[in-house]
Amino acid sequence: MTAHVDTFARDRLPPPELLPEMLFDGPGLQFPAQLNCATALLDRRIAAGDGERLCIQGEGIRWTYNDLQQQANRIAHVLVQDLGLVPGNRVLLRGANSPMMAACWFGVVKAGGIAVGTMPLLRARELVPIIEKAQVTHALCDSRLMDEMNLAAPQCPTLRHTLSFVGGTLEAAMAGKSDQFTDVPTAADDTVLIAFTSGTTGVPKGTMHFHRDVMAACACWPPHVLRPVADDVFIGSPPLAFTFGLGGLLLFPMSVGASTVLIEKATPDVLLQAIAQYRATVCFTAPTSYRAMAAHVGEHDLKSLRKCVSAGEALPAATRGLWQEATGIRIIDGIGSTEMLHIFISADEEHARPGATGVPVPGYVAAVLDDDGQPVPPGTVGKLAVKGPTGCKYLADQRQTTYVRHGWNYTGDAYLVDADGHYVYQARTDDMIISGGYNIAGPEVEGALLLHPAVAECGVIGEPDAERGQIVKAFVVLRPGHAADAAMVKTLQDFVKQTVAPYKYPRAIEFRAQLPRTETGKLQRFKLKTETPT
Ligand code: 3UK
Repeated sequence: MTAHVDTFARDRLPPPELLPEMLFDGPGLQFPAQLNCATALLDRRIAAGDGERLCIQGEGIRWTYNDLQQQANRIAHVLVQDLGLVPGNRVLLRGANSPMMAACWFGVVKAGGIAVGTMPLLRARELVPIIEKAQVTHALCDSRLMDEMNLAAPQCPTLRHTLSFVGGTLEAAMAGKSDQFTDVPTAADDTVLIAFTSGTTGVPKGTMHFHRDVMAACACWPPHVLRPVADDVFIGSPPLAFTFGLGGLLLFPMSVGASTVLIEKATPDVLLQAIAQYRATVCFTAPTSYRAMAAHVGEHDLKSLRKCVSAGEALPAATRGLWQEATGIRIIDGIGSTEMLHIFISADEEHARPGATGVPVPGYVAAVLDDDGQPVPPGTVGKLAVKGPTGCKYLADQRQTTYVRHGWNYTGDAYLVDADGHYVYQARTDDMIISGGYNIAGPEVEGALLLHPAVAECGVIGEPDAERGQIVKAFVVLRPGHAADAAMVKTLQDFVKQTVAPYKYPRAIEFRAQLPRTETGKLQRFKLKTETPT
């Protein structure tokens, strides 16, 4: 039975015929009708005797599981007693990664609210459509980020209350509250979070996830691929508003009684320093961050580190190689999506194959399909489709029919399966370059360029061309000490021709000081395309 008094989310689920097929075979995937994932991840761990174990560290903060529970309970009381939150209300969370941000997430979830995470850099003009779409009623916002919140608020009639944290009104309200709270007994299929996609076009899409989905994500990839232990210290860069970060830096460590380090702005240098300072053992970040860190590994003591996870975009073999050479660690690559909540194809260190993402994570099945939805033979490029115990549920969005068809979740990625069943990423389906009749995957050309020692970063797109339809164009950031001249263009073109099929070489190369990337480390190809004069 739903515990949601406010049925906003349930009323806006996709109709049953547009939901993906769900698979619940496997350990940890049979869920009781009543389930609150905050109770399962936090209160139950304390009941099992782990209350005094270290849970979250941040700048100047060291919280045990007990500490986190007490903070979250006080926040839940503030939301319910002072701000009139009823189960099912949407609560916007705005702040960089920090222990307090994690406490807010658990406070909302304990109170039966729906957490709506937002990237800290968002401006009022980006916050407004999210608040409108999710009909957010309450907001908890880092006091240093209140300006944009205040600009957004007058345009958001549903938003009734905003409290600030870090020396703000939230802490003042928490001061008088009990540290005991009885979690709202939500249903396993009550929505617990709405994550907005980092999509590049159109109105942002809100993906709804149930309490059950959170526990399913904890039951699949972590035990089967990451295999963390209770003494692990997690660290990384993805924001908690991005489900890669929420899982990797909060839910997964807690699901095994481990601890996590939440740092506000984990740039490559900050992250390297923090790994050394906190003796971190498991790191989550994006390929671009591994490339930047690899050059400076020698300046830090990273002996504590034992596992490194990469997601968000394809991990080029060159980047895997750089990192292994610098640290001795083989990266665990995994593809996940906001729609699927977390990683569904991946490979552990032992099974990792350079250039491939991996195999379906136990609990998930995957296929590469043609335009008619039929499986293509091994070695043939097609559309990646997946199903499992999590799946796409857009909040009141026509685009549900694009992501979910015939029960499959179509991620929008072009993949092939090699002869051994490994899934090899090609490109986003709408980013495939068609030049002179050839299909060329930009990331493959990027992977080739990155093998050249002069190349630090690169992005490859199709540029409109009268004769060939499109030509392959590369934007290249050189490593220090290399000249961006015509000779370098020729060198790189020849290098690509010798590394992959010659027709894939970039006919145009432009040198840049940096490339446009999202807060989550994804290359913004659309920006490269519009920046290109036609
Ligand atoms: C791309 C990858 C190749 C791919 C995410 C892990 O990235 C996440 O979610 P988003 O919704 O984007 C999803 C899309 O990003 N992608 C992600 N990982 C890989 N491509 N190799 C990879 N390893 O196009 C996918 O469809 O922002 C990643 C966990 C949770 C996430 N939300």
